[in-house]
Amino acid sequence: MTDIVLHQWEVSPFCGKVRRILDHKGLPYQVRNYNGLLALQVGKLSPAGKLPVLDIDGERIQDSRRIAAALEQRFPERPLVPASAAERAQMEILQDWADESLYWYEVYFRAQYDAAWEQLVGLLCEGRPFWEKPVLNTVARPQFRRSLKAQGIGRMDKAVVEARFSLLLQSLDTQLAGRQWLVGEQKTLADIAVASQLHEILRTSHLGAVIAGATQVSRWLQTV
Ligand SMILES: N[C@@H](CCC(=O)N[C@@H](CS)C(=O)NCC(=O)O)C(=O)O
Repeated sequence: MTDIVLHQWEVSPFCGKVRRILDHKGLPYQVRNYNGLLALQVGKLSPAGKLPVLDIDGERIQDSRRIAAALEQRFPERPLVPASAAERAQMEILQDWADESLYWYEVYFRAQYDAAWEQLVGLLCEGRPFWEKPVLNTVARPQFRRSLKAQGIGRMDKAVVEARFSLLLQSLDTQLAGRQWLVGEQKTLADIAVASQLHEILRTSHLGAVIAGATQVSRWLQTV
């Protein structure tokens, strides 16, 4: 039997993406969480200092996209990559949009709002000594905010970011009308990548209400 360990944060959309891929393929796996100051160990797993990292039969793979490709290659049953080149191209574009653009909305909605941040830190410190929470609060929030500023979205007003997010949700809703999946006739990595970001916004942000208001998106999210 394949030995699979996912190094993760439960609240990371990229780790959620890998869990959904493993679940879709019916592969049993263990998770190792890096809550609280255990996060300091992540640098040993990944030169980029990022999670997810997957250990599979003695091989270590970093980055959700590389992990997805490796799993698809090893376990082609229940494919998540379409056979048609045109659909594969659409899937790649949507996956990149989810990972590189939608992700920043998720970070913004967590780091720029006190209630969401408080909830996030609580989740990130689950199972850890109480004193790690203030440490994480002091170190992690400014780090997130610096990244948001460097990316650009962190210099935008909340009203502007919320309006852009609503427009994206409406567009996604239109895209999904009369369709079961974002690309083609079966679930693909595009569905999993986009849904994993939205699920994390739903988990911690008041913007979850915008998602709940998009009826097609809500219906589709329940199936991904
Ligand atoms: N391109 C990477 C992105 C992974 C990523 O950004 N993970 C975040 C958690 S959601 C992380 O590890 N952040 C820690 C850091 O940047 O220091 C992937 O697809 O796996």
